[in-house]
Amino acid sequence: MSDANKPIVLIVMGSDSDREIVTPAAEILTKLGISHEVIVASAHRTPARVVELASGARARGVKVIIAAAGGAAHLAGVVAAHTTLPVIGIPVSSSALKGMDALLATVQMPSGVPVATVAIDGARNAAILAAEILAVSEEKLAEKLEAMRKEMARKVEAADTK
Ligand code: RP5
Repeated sequence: MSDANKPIVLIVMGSDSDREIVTPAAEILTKLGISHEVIVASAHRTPARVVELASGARARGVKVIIAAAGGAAHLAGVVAAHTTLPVIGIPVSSSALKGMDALLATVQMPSGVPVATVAIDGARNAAILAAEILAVSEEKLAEKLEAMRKEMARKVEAADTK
């Protein structure tokens, strides 16, 4: 893999069953030209793999991690425990409790180990937030985000006109 294709954003999801919810995040990153990789790893079923991924991410050139899980969603928290890279958590609505369990498990991190938690199934915002973090030091990316906001406003205005 050439340096240009090295993933800057790592997306980890707890199960392949989270894929449909998580896909919009990957789509946004692709649209913004941000290299990323999507991995399935579970805090409960493959804990050693999660630790390996999180602790090695910075050395591999990753700058932001997005972690998505449902139910007893410990994935984002465990990832955050093993890296000082920014971690964005997506609580997934896969359980009988429709994501309320995952929301609380993801957002209620102990002081000192933050997870920036987006809305239940908020994959798009997770990707946009990741891009905004990267754009702090990348002017071209900041311009793309600005253009995206303008396009969003234009669509709202067009809907209003209609
Ligand atoms: C979580 O349990 C996963 O993130 C998923 O949202 C949920 C259900 O997983 P599966 O039983 O479908 O693999 O760990």
